[in-house]
Amino acid sequence: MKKTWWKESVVYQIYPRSFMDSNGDGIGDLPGIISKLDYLKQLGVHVVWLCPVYQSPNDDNGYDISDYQQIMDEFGTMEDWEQLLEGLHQRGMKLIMDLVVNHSSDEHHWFAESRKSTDNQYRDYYIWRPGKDGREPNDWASFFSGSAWQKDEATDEYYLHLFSSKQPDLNWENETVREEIYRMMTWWLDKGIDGFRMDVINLISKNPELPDAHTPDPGIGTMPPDEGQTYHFGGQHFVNGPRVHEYLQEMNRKVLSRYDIMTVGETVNVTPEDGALYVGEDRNELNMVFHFELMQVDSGPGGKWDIRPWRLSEIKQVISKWQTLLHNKGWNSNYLNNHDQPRMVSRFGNDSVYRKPSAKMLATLLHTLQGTPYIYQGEEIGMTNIRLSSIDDYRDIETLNMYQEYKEAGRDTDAIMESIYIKSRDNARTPMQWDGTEQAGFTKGQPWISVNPNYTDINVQEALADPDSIFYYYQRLIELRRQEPIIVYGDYTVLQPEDEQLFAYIRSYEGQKLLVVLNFTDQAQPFKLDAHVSYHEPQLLISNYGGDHGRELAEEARSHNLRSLSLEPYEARVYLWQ
Ligand code: ISL
Ligand code: CA
Repeated sequence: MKKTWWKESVVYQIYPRSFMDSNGDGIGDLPGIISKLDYLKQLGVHVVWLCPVYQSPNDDNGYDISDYQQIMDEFGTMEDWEQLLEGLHQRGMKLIMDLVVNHSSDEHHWFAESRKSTDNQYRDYYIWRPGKDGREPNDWASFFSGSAWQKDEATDEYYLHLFSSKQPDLNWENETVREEIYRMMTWWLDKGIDGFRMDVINLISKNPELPDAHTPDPGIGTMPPDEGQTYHFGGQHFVNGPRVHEYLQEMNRKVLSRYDIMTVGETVNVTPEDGALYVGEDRNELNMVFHFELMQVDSGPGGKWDIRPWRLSEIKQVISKWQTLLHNKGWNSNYLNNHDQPRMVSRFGNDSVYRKPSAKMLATLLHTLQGTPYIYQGEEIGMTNIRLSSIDDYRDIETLNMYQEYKEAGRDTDAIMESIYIKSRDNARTPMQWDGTEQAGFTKGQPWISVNPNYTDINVQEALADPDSIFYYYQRLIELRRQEPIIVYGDYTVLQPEDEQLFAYIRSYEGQKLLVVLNFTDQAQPFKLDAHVSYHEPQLLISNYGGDHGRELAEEARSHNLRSLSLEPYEARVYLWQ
């Protein structure tokens, strides 16, 4: 397997609006991030992924871009951004930027022109169609509720928007659009950035006939199953669309291949087989993708808001498929939460009694799989989901639109709020908890979204003062990945795939073996290493039952009987032998 820096790196994702506010307006900003670079260095991450900081009317917090080459006023200036890049590079860290080119903002000047007349020279930058029988051109639903089409008064035609109506989809069929995008990407790369995270990049090619979806396909959209709803997820006509690989290969040839950078594509609804087509090392497209299969294990047939409990065997099945299918072919990305997902400790761990051990256990999973680990801000201190009492306290457009749609459909509002507590994207967007002072040290003013009241217990200052904190455990995991190539490059074999309590797997590399055992329950669990796996003088590399207990375990590890172990609630152990 080819060795590269981005396989060996750990990435830290920053959602700038919620990271650190420097001027008291309640909104995180670039100078705020700059003031925390030493913190990131202390954690030990190698790459920062910065969510969009471009000029935007913020209908979807920066994922609606009105100028790709300007910084959002609320976040600072281009000089601030340059200082950020320099500050990262000086500390030996890299910067990847979010690239949002499936759509722009309707306030982008391309769209302002495009909507003016059917013969405007920018008309074909977007996807316009006349209505059909006095309705939308087809029955596609937006990811953010309602139709994916918006009628525009000036020309009486509709434009396509897979996300909000302020996020019109760009027309990738138009070569001029592609050239404009490549030019813009080159401009950022020439400024010295180290790569891109590409927003919903597998949606850029639509079936040009734009056929009706007809059947409800829940996908990851927000729509409930067919309860007589008007609009349907049309994924079969734009997920991994007809020309997507052609476009990415063109982008790679014209832009990406000219730089030593990393790329990660956000790809909704892809299987490992689809994934291999994006990241295959011989395909010259992307380095990694974010898939959604793990993010769907707690959704029923009705999609994201049709919530059900997850099963560990399904989590293992998803991870094992991706680990084995991409092995020696491409590269994985591993994440358990981000700015669109609930907090991982609340979702897959235990955010009450076992918050610390379960956050560390999940971190052990993330950092001991093959693939690049992505840490989302606050994860390293075990930040949790939030329950805000009123819908008025929520800010996320997906959440607000869903609430409205479901309420109008007659659903019980308390039940809607319960689902918001579990799945809303705002769970991940409450301000970073820096210390125990007012507003968690995030701002001197009023934050744009409420701080989680648990900041008095859960905050960076507390974590840095506690040698047994989640923070220091992440630091050790990151160091271990640097020291032990088996963690990065070893192959992967799952053990006991049907077991619903423990997740265990073996990594192998150049005669070494690594055993990872993770207890996903709040009960002690026995573990027996399978008879066909031989072992010899195991060394305990890391355990989340830290402190003295961890050290004792480490000392006795050579005599551990791996055929008969007992794991504490949410315990994680990693053994290495030759
Ligand atoms: O968040 C989701 C699941 O809850 C998805 O519907 C999400 O919109 C989808 O994963 C695409 O996400 C990306 O593009 C969106 C933006 O709102 C997200 O923040 C971004 O990560 C549109 O640009
Ligand atoms: Ca600010």
